[in-house]
Amino acid sequence: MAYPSQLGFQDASSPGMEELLHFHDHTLMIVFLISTLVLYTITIMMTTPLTNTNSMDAQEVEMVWTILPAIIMVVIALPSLRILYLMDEVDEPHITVKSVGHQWYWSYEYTDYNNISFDAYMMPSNDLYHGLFRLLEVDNHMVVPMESPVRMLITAEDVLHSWTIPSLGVKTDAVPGRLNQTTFIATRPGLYYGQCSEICGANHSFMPIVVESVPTKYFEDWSLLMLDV
Ligand SMILES: *[C@@H]1O[C@H](CO)[C@@H](O)[C@H](O)[C@H]1NC(C)=O
Ligand SMILES: [Cu+2]
Repeated sequence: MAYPSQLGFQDASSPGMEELLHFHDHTLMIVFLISTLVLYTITIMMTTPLTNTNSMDAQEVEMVWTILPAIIMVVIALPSLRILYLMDEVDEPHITVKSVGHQWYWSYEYTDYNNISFDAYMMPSNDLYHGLFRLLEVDNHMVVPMESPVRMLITAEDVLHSWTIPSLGVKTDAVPGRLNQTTFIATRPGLYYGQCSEICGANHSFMPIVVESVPTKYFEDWSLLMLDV
């Protein structure tokens, strides 16, 4: 989850998010470079008392500031497309979890694993005990085995929602009547928090998402427990 007054992204907990963070840093460096150059040029032109006759009808500089931005665009676009198609690929998932957005909670179905299904409602502030996060905790976690590729199928029952976990680098629209797909690998055990990211009505802020990543052995124990319920 994010910490108070956080400025940057959350730390990556999946290879996909790792790639996104690298790409963000790469692009930000280019932004700094351009900003510095433009600011420098503006300052020079504003403070010089003379008219810049050598910057009027100057074919050489026109050439440079047309071709250079084109190259910079390519340097941004190519890694961006690489990540886009990399994250689109669902490579032999170990498990498939279907998540359905409702007003205002998420429900989960493990259709290829013991047919587990349950709802996940936000825990009301009154039920919280020390150490739990207000507006982020849910009564039932979506438990997944760590270091396993997970395929998420995402849809909605009523209106648009969006299933999001920032530290796993996933955000997929939940659309009624349509099935969207995304994938992630949780590289570490732990709890990953997210919130509905498509405005969906009065309680849009009160339908958080919690993914719990555990070693496979514990995942199996959990799935058997869920069967008994
Ligand atoms: C999900 O489905 C909708 C509608 O079919 C589409 O517009 C959207 O781009 C899809 N993908 C994601 C990642 O949300
Ligand atoms: Cu929602």
